[in-house]
Amino acid sequence: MDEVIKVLKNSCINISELIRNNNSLDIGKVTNNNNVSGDNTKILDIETHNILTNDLRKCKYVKKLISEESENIIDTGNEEGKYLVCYDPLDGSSNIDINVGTGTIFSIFDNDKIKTGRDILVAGYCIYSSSTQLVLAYNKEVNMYQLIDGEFKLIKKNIKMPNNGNILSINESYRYEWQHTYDTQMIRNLVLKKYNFRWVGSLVLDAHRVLLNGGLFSYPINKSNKQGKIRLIYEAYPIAYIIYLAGGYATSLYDEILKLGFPIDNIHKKTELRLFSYQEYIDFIKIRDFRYP
Ligand code: FBP
Repeated sequence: MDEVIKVLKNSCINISELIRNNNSLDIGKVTNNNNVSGDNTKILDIETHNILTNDLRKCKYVKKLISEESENIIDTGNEEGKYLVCYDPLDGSSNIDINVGTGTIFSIFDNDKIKTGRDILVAGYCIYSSSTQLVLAYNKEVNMYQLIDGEFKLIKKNIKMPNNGNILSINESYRYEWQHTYDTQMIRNLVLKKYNFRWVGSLVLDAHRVLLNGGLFSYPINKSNKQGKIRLIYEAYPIAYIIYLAGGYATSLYDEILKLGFPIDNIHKKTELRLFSYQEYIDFIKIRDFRYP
């Protein structure tokens, strides 16, 4: 396992260098292709996919790969392979050319034991922003590292989320397309409690804020995204695993994300996603279950 994590760390360092040493207007250009989710892929989406896929293929412990940028599961052919590695090579693609933070999200499963998100063995993400930081959930602990002098140095150990936050992260431009009023009610209640709004548009960054400062992130289903927008296997599962280990909550509307079945026949399946610290979770449940307006 440590060998696979080492490979992922090195890939993230190479991606960080690629982003820092190239014109963001060039690597943020769209290619002529759309990925299987219908997103138009950017040059950096493909470059980061290639870096991770080539590095992981060479690791003899890796059996299979699932990437946002590959329609099908990739079999590495490694005889000794026993792990499935799932990854969103470059999250927040819409922010590449304008130099706003993006990231890589990943998780590792035992290839023979994949029923739900709870079977995750390791989950993590790497943020490419004013600094390059890695958050790793492994051995029942969430630790944070920063890339300093070419290597990841531990900067925060055993992260535990605060009981509540003061930031609400939701894209309100879909407000009139939401399927129910729970989020509208939640916004009203939190604004009355003087919460502020933030929306980076890179899940990895908006989730990172919830991890460190508490609060609420929500991407509900809407008329444009009837199944939700966030991909279950390589976005929602790993983020939920990290938030859960740090004492937070991650749900769709009624289900815990980690309890959702692993969609082996629909690897790009989408889901609604809500991330909470404790108080916001309680507030949302009360609204959802009509316990109070
Ligand atoms: P990708 O960039 O990996 O395709 O991820 C989708 C995403 O960018 C999330 O990171 C983010 O939370 C969401 O889409 C933003 O969606 P919208 O533009 O609808 O607010």
